[in-house]
Amino acid sequence: MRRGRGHGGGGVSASLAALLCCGCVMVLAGAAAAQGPRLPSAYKTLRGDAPRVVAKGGFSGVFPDSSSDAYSFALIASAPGTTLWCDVQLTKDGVGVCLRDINMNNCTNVAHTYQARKRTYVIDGVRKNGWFALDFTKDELQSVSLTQAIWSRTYRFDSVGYSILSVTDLLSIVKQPSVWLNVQHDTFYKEHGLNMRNYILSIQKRVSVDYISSPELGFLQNISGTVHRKTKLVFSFLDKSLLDHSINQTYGSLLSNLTLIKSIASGIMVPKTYIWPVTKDNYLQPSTSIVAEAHNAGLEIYASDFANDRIIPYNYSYDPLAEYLNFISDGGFSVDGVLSEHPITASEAIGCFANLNSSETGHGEPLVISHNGASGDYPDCTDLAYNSAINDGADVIDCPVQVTSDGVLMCMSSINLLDTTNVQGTTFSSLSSVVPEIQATAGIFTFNLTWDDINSSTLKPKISSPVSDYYLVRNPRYTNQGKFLNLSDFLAIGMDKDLSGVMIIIENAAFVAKSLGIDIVDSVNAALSAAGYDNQTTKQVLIQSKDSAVLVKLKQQKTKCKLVYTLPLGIGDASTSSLEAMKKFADAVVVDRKSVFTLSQDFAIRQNSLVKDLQSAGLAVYAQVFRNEFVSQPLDFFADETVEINYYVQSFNLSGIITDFPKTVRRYKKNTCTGLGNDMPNYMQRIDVGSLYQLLQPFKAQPPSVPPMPTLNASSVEEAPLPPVASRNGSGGSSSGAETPGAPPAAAHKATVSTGMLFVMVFTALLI
Ligand SMILES: *[C@@H]1O[C@H](CO)[C@@H](O)[C@H](O)[C@H]1NC(C)=O
Ligand SMILES: *[C@@H]1O[C@H](CO)[C@@H](O)[C@H](O)[C@H]1NC(C)=O
Ligand SMILES: *[C@@H]1O[C@H](CO)[C@@H](O)[C@H](O)[C@H]1NC(C)=O
Ligand SMILES: *[C@@H]1O[C@H](CO)[C@@H](O)[C@H](O)[C@H]1NC(C)=O
Ligand SMILES: *[C@@H]1O[C@H](CO)[C@@H](O)[C@H](O)[C@H]1NC(C)=O
Ligand SMILES: *[C@@H]1O[C@H](CO)[C@@H](O)[C@H](O)[C@H]1NC(C)=O
Ligand SMILES: *[C@@H]1O[C@H](CO)[C@@H](O)[C@H](O)[C@H]1NC(C)=O
Ligand SMILES: *[C@@H]1O[C@H](CO)[C@@H](O)[C@H](O)[C@H]1NC(C)=O
Ligand SMILES: *[C@@H]1O[C@H](CO)[C@@H](O)[C@H](O)[C@H]1NC(C)=O
Ligand SMILES: *[C@@H]1O[C@H](CO)[C@@H](O)[C@H](O)[C@H]1NC(C)=O
Ligand SMILES: *[C@@H]1O[C@H](CO)[C@@H](O)[C@H](O)[C@H]1NC(C)=O
Ligand SMILES: CC(=O)N[C@H]1CO[C@H](CO)[C@@H](O)[C@@H]1O
Repeated sequence: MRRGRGHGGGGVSASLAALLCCGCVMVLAGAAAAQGPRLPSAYKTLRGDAPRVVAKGGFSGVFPDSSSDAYSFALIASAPGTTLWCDVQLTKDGVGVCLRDINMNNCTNVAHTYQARKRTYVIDGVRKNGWFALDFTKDELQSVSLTQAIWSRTYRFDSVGYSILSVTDLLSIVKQPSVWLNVQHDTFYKEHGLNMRNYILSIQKRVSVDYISSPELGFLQNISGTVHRKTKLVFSFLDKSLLDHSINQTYGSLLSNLTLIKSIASGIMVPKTYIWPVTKDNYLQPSTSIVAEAHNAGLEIYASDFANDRIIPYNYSYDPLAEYLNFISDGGFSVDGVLSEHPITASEAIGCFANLNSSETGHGEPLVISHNGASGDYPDCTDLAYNSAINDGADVIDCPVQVTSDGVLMCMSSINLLDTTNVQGTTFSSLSSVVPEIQATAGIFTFNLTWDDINSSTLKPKISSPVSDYYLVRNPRYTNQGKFLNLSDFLAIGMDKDLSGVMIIIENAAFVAKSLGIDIVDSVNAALSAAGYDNQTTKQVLIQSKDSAVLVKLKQQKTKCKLVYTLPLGIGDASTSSLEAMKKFADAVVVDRKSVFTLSQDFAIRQNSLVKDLQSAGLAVYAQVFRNEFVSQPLDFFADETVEINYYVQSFNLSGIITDFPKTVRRYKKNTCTGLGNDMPNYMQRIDVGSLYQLLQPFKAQPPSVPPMPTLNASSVEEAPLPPVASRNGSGGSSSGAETPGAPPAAAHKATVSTGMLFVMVFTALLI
């Protein structure tokens, strides 16, 4: 069960080597660049250096906290000089081991191995039940392994059998790391006859410790004269109401005596909320002045509690990178370091995203295309969502067109008002009916209400919540805010703003023609013309549909719009015949984000050939729908939307990214690192999708393998032409199949170093 993990010998083996394609490249890049990324500008840290990344228990957002792979991977995937954090606990025989919690129940399988040795202790005045390191010798702990035990993270690494590491073990696994020891419970160990001070002094000769932190000022005071001069002491603040038992003062009262702390320590560590307080309903309040106060007192200040898979304040739109930026540049100050469970994200923020030029724009590819406006922050397709998308830097805003009973075209993400409004609780709820051509269940449809009904104060929009299964809601203060727009209002905004263009999405065209007597294609054309899009060349119009008949009709009309075909969900490849069929009517295709690789229980297990095939056929590719919420990405992307976007952009020549959160994609496009060529830092290298899954293979801990995803074939692309429009004399639309203009040459796929080579390089790197 237990994995032998001494020195970097054979044990490290293929499992770790397979970790990350980015790992290998990054080591390569690191070697070439020596310095890592160029810094955009000086930071407002105490000494003007870049803030330090401190990896809590290593890369504990993926691997069990304090495990060998967590530590090794933290160094592979983070900025040079990243510090490894170890929460030191003492064993019965006085050995310091790294364990996230003093209660091993929550971070190891000890309950399984030593069922009978459960104990109760009072720690800092709180009674705790469980298994504690001080009841076991270091030898006894050899049969216990580390586990994850956090719901948002995979439990599969628990069966790997990572052993508990002593502080000196840690030093033998990673070569010359910067080490931070956190001593949380000196008083408790002292009460039980164990001496933390002596342990620390005993290893000092063998191990170079850069930082020692503790929430017990008495402990820091006690060791301050005796530790190595180059070791920095950091006083760690806990909740303001709690008592530091070593000196009987609350953390709140100590906050007003930084001079006292400076006489003992060179820095402080504070929970994030000391710097950016948060309201009860999870919105940010203005920042406090503690960073400036600490710096004025000559103290460094570190912020703790960063992890990508927490519910961060809504102001950050579920984007963990945005949160770091608030602490290192965007707030007008900079902390001296961040304690993170996902050090790759902290590294990106510091190395590639701090102090970006906010006035820089430009509409190069990949285009940032909104999905129902900035629907991650405001209700779909409302004025708020569109204005936010524009302010956030979208290149293209989108309008999914629906029709009202009085024939007005409007933007709404669903034809069924139950999905997007509060209609159920209004007088319009009597308009419920089953319309089998649309859906089998009852709905209240846009075509059953007039535009005046929809634009009335009775009907309110409702914010989308695609991941509400996980209780992750969006911007609750704006749940029902905003106004809907009709198509002409939307087009006027599109024409008015600095955008590359607009995207209009047409669905249910056949139903609308047959049952409502409206030719939606012609109506869209008329609206575009009325809004002046015919008479200009600066704004591009994209028309997107999953009905090929709509695009065929536009093609026959020799439209100037770019025709974008939405591929069905769930396919992984496209047959040659389907590619030929699509090229007859489409300039570009929209691919579902999940068609790009095959997933098994949130692990990407292989990349599909779909995007390559499409691009070889000369079709431009847009991918949708990108979302920030950490549950919406495969585990391979470490709950960091920027890592995901970076994967798509570096793997494929995407023409556009369709997203609920345009701000995050726009910021990605401004990063200062991906343009650095060989100097691109490790943490901005592309992830090797599938290698996380392969890492589990030797331990038989993989999720089940799944069959290849189906191939799209021509028969599902080709459709009957649109039916005649019911009440008027429709044009019937006989198919003539106009030829496509010369498609752009293939060669869309960027060459990358072969996997085999990367493999070898990571392997080598880890042996260092
Ligand atoms: C285990 O620890 C994690 C992280 O500190 C915490 O979120 C979780 O609530 C803990 N679970 C138990 C049962 O204590
Ligand atoms: C530090 O603590 C030890 C006991 O752990 C004690 O013997 C020693 O006197 C203390 N030193 C200082 C400077 O407080
Ligand atoms: C803190 O208070 C407790 C109880 O009042 C007392 O036993 C202890 O000696 C005090 N410790 C210090 C460092 O003053
Ligand atoms: C700071 O703490 C020291 C030592 O406990 C004390 O002498 C001093 O009065 C305190 N200063 C303030 C402003 O509380
Ligand atoms: C956070 O968002 C709320 C609601 O939009 C806003 O009132 C508040 O000012 C924001 N906080 C900060 C620090 O910007
Ligand atoms: C920011 O970008 C704008 C537009 O590209 C440019 O004019 C300006 O000089 C840039 N500012 C800085 C500080 O680089
Ligand atoms: C909604 O409109 C459809 C199509 O015109 C019609 O069949 C259906 O009966 C209408 N439902 C209600 C409740 O009016
Ligand atoms: C769109 O809405 C605006 C404002 O409600 C209105 O003035 C305009 O006439 C509408 N356009 C159509 C085609 O109904
Ligand atoms: C577009 O241009 C034509 C001819 O130049 C003109 O007649 C028409 O009014 C223009 N339409 C709009 C909406 O500006
Ligand atoms: C196309 O795919 C469908 C569904 O997968 C299948 O039923 C059909 O036989 C396929 N047609 C061709 C020509 O392969
Ligand atoms: C990327 O795609 C665009 C549009 O599809 C094409 O014009 C361009 O040449 C492609 N670039 C590369 C490097 O393949
Ligand atoms: C209740 C409501 O949303 N009314 C809006 C109807 O549309 C006009 C024009 O956009 C708005 O000014 C009204 O506020």
